[in-house]
Amino acid sequence: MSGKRTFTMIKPDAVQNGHTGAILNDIITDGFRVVAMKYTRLTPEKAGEFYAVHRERPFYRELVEYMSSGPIVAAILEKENAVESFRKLIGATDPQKAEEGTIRRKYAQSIAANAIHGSDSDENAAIESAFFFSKLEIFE
Ligand code: IDP
Ligand code: MG
Repeated sequence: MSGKRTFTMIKPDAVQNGHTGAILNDIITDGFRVVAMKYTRLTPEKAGEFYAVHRERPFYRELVEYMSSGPIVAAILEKENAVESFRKLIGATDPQKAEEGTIRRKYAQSIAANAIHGSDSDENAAIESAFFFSKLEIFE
């Protein structure tokens, strides 16, 4: 059975460009409920840890530098079939390939600075949520 929760970050480019409010509105309008939220910034060390699965990829250094370049909004979201539903809402990794109306199509700059993160599995949603939030910071 698929889970009810996913994890997201509004990435530095989208925060910097003033899209935080519009993106949160898109998320909530699509039926997600925010159960945890934090305005924060990743150190390069923390960004490297978060994206450790990509450490062999050619873009890893660029990704870590970019993700620690400014504030982000981290959140845990709740909806039926949350992971898959949210990946659909954000669109493809490359905003030029993302469908019309998706968050990345509307707000992303490039394949690296692509506005938003969404967990790719229930397992990773749980791991990524715990990376940012303690149990006391997650509400029902
Ligand atoms: P996803 O965020 O759609 O799941 P992943 O393949 O998991 O995409 O990549 C993680 C993040 O790494 C992307 O969201 C993007 O910020 C960055 N990234 C992915 N592919 C490239 C690339 O080819 N060049 C630069 N950055 C990339
Ligand atoms: Mg991914």
